[in-house]
Amino acid sequence: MPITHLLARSILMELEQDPAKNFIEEEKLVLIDTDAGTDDAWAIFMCLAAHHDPKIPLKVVGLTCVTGNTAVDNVTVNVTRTLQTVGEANIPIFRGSESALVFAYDIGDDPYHGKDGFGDANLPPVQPTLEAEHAVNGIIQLAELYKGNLTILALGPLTNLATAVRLKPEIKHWIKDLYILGGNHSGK
Ligand SMILES: [Ca+2]
Repeated sequence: MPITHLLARSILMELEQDPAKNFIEEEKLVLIDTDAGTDDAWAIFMCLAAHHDPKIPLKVVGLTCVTGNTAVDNVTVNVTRTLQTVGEANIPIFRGSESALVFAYDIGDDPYHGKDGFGDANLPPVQPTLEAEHAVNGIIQLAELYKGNLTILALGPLTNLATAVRLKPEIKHWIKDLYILGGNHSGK
């Protein structure tokens, strides 16, 4: 199972396996920061399935997009397509960082997820409806709105999160949980 799926499953399993929790009072409010990416789309689908399930106390309150597996404009399209597929077009989507903070992204000539991030499947076009605010400000706003109760599921490069913390260091104390799909195989 791809690690992105495992990350989404870990949240769901935590919710399902802790009988001591009062599910109604401890509803997880989840912000997904993503560079979707087909694998991220599966994680988003799993979160949206929980979002729909009245027995699972999880609500997706927003998605913030970042360049990673593909350019951020492709990510906004892919996220929009993912939400529309399951009838959740009203969850806010924020366009975020176009470039990394330190090194330039090198997606390569033959990117794993295709040039559009969704396998270059020549899907029908969709028009994203985006929030006016940049994703960095979206993270700050949602962290303040749900102060102490916001869970962030970070599935891509951490550029949006890093910039949000730099702009508003207090959010470190406002975010309840942070799950990161992170790693590095080259140590650069
Ligand atoms: Ca990703």
